[in-house]
Formats: sequence, structure tokens, C-alpha cells
Amino acid sequence: MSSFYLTTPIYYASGEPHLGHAYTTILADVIARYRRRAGQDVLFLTGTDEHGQKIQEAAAEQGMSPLELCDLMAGRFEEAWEDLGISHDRFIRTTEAEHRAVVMALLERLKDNGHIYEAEYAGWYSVGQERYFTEKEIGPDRVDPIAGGPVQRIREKNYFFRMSHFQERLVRHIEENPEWIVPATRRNEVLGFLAQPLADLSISRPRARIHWGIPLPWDDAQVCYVWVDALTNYVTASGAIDPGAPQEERGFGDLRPSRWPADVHLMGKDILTTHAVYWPTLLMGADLPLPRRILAHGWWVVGDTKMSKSLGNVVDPLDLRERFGTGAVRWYLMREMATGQDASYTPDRFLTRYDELSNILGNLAHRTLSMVKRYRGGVVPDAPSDGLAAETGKALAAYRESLEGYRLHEGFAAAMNLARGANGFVEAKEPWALARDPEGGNELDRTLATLVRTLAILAAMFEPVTPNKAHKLATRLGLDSVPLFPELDALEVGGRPVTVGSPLFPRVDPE
Ligand code: ME8
Repeated sequence: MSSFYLTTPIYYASGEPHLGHAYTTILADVIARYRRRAGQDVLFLTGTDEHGQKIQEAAAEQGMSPLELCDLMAGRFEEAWEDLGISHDRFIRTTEAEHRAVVMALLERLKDNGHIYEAEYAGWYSVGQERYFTEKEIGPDRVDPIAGGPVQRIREKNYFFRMSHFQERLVRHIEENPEWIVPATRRNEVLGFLAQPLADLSISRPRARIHWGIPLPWDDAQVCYVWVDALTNYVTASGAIDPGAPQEERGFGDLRPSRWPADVHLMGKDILTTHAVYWPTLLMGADLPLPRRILAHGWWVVGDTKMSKSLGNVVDPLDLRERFGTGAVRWYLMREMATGQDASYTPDRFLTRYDELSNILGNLAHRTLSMVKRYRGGVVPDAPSDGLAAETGKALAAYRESLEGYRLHEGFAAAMNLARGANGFVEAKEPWALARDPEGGNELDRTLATLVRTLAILAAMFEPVTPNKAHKLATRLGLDSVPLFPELDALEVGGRPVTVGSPLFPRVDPE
């Protein structure tokens, strides 16, 4: 069985989960579910980023210890993911002992390889992004260029990683692997950034200023820079490094069988540089293989302003879920955003997308099941079910290609189009007229069997995005479970008892 390892960012434990976090995590979940459904052995990792100045300050503001705050917030993220149907295999917290040991092993490795040196440093630091920016990046107003927050002038002794040493190798890697960073606009952004000389990376902070972090193995007065700590989570969870083993046997690279390298790191475009520049150069420095792909998606905005805690316009996905259900939130997020581009949340668009589920897919299921009940006593006729064979084949191929190419919005558009086409098939066949026609029996059997078969295929196509509803649909069709993709060809629908049930996506009052 082939394996697939995918990751989301680990979210800062300083704030509540919001729609943006939900988007990336649902995106990962959809891909994970699709891959499992296609027969792969998946490792799906998410978690929380728990060290650094941001957390230290947030905890102090709330009168808690940093770990108390992290325990609380990690719990909030885990609950949110449970409510949104996330099927992660591992939730990592950077305060775990295993992670701490792996970070220390990695730092030691970088040092042994001669890539670390000590120096005095002065620069502009954004606590919001937990990173330094150049004069040019912060501009005359001196704000962090990503979220517009404040930056502070810091001068102190740090240890540095010779990131500059890997610049050429990184550029070559990006040029030789055009699909390594997707979409292409993001890849060009990184290449643009790398057209300038790359500075070395400060990888530590004096403990006197920031105590909340992992100590450097060789200098207890310094803690590891939080991004180096955080990025390493992907390796920790892969099992590539056994921190308990002696240094020579720690299994960097290919010594220890593990899930490393990741097949894809998913993230928002805000943290592309850290993933596409810091992370691969750190891996090169530690002689570890690079992840196979980096996907940076766009930004959810509200109306036309960025969603942000300070603006107070953060959309709470759990609130939407309470009113419309988990499937509706997941569907909206996946269907509405073209992977890679920005998208705007508006209640109107949310309702429009919900209506698709209700009026097209839900309606197809309801009318099909009702007709099987009314005309055939609730048992699917044992007749050829090939009425929509060409449409189905085409839709499935487009869907699979889109999901494998991370164009999920296109894949789900193809799935919804198939449902739309099947509704058209109902109108064209007029089963109600066939039922009245003494000669219409065979044609009616064929029509109903075709519709049930199409719904079974739609259950498989919708399972990654609306898992609960897809399972419900499969049960109503008389199936034991949602079929896997390799099972679809041989699927028999005839003779199965169906249940009509209440609408899968009930109509809602737009108010
Ligand atoms: O950056 N639209 O954590 P974070 C789309 N701890 N996606 C959004 C979004 C929005 N408006 N807002 C947030 C960190 N996201 C670090 C990551 S990884 C080693 C360390 C999503 O809590 C998106 O995935 O600020 C973005 O990259 C991430 O949340 C940032 O989460």
C-alpha cells in the first residue's frame, strides 16, 4: 500500500481557532479522506505551536502560565477539529517531551555539521509573525508587512544558522522542480525573494528576554527560535529522528524507516517564506530530504477586509456549524475558494453554496429514494444501471484529477455537476410518466437503478467533503458503507432495500 503524509501548520496556541484555521485543516482533511478512499495509508498531522514570545506575552496578559494557556488552547483546537469532522492521525504539541528532544537533536546536528555560529544582531522583530523583517520589508511606517502589526527594534546576542550557504542549492531545487511550490504564483514569489542575497537565520533568543522555549543543547542561556522549533514538528511526527539514540545512530535521513519526507505541507500564503526558505535550508543543513510539495493557499477575507482578531471581524466556523451543520461549512470552504487564490466570506455566498447541497444533491437523493419507494416498494430494481455511464465516467476522472492536483474547488464542481446532470436525467426520463405507462416498466427499472448507482458514486465523491452526510446517504441506498473508489466498478445496486428518511440538507430560513 502506498503511503501519504500530509501536514497543516501548527496553529499558535495564543488565539481561538477561526475560519482561516478551519479552512486549512478541512482542506487537509478532505485530501486525507480522499487518499484513504483511494486506498493509501495516510498520516495526517496537525497540532499547536506553543513556544515563543507571542505565547509568553498572551499568557502573561491573561494571568496564566504559558503552559496553562497552551493546555487550554490545544484543547480548544482539538474540540473544534472534532466538531468539524477532522480525521487527523496525530495532534502534536510543541511542548511534548518527544518534540523537545527532536528539536535539540536537530540543533546539535546543525552545529556538528558546522552551520551554526554566534553573533551580535540588530533587527526589526514582529511578535505577531515571530520573525525579523528587513528595513525594506517594514517600509517607512515600520509595520510588519503581513498583518500590519507593530515591529520592535532588537539588539542582542543570537546564534545563527548559515542559511545563506544553501541559497543556490535551494534556487536550483525550485527551478528543477516546478511543482515543488504550488500554485505557480507562490513559487514565483519565493524565487523573487531568493533573487536577493539570503541572510543567515537567527535561531536563538536570550532566555533573559524569552524564557518560554526549548534550550539550545550547548548554551542554556539561549532558547531555540520558535519557527525552528515549530517547523521541526513535521519531522518529529514522522519518526525520522529517534532522540533517545546516541548521536551517530539517531537515524537522520534514511537510517531510520519513517514517514519522512512529507508528501505535502499545506499552509496559508502568510507563512510561505518560513516553509519554502527556512525549512528546506534547515533540512539541507541537517542532511534530511526535503518535503515533496509545499502548497500555499490564499487568504479568507470578510467582505474585502482581512479577517483579524484586532478588527473584530473573525468568522467563527463553529457558529456556522451550529446553524447549518458540519457538512455545510466544509462544503462552503472547499467549494468557494479556488486553491491558491483569496476568497471573501459573505453570508450570501454561504447560503448560495448551501442551496447547492440542498437543491441539487439533497433533492436528487430525496426524489430518487422516494420514487424507489413509491414505484418499486423500496427495493432497487435489478436492472442495468448504465444510464449515465459516460457522464459518470467523465465526472469521476475530472474529480480525481482535480483532487490529486489540489484543485479541490474544481473537483467538487465536477461532483455537483454530476448531481445536476442526474436531476436532468430524471426530468428527461419522467419516471412518473413511465410508471403510468403499461409499457414503461423496464425503462423505469433502468432509470431508477441508474439513479441509485449514480448516488452511490456521489456518496464516494462527497465523502471527503461532507463525510457524515455521505455515510447517511450510503446507508439510505442500502449500502454498508460509502464505497471506495476501486470498488465502484463492481458495485451492484440491484435488490438493495432503500430508506427515504428526512432531507439530507434541510432548507433553511435565510434569516
Ligand atoms: O502561523 N485565511 O500559526 P497561525 C486563510 N504557528 N487561512 C488562514 C487565515 C485566513 N484568514 N488565517 C489563518 C502560525 N489561516 C504558526 C505556524 S507551522 C510550523 C507554524 C491559516 O495560528 C493558514 O493556514 O497564525 C495560515 O497559514 C495559518 O492559519 C496561520 O496560523
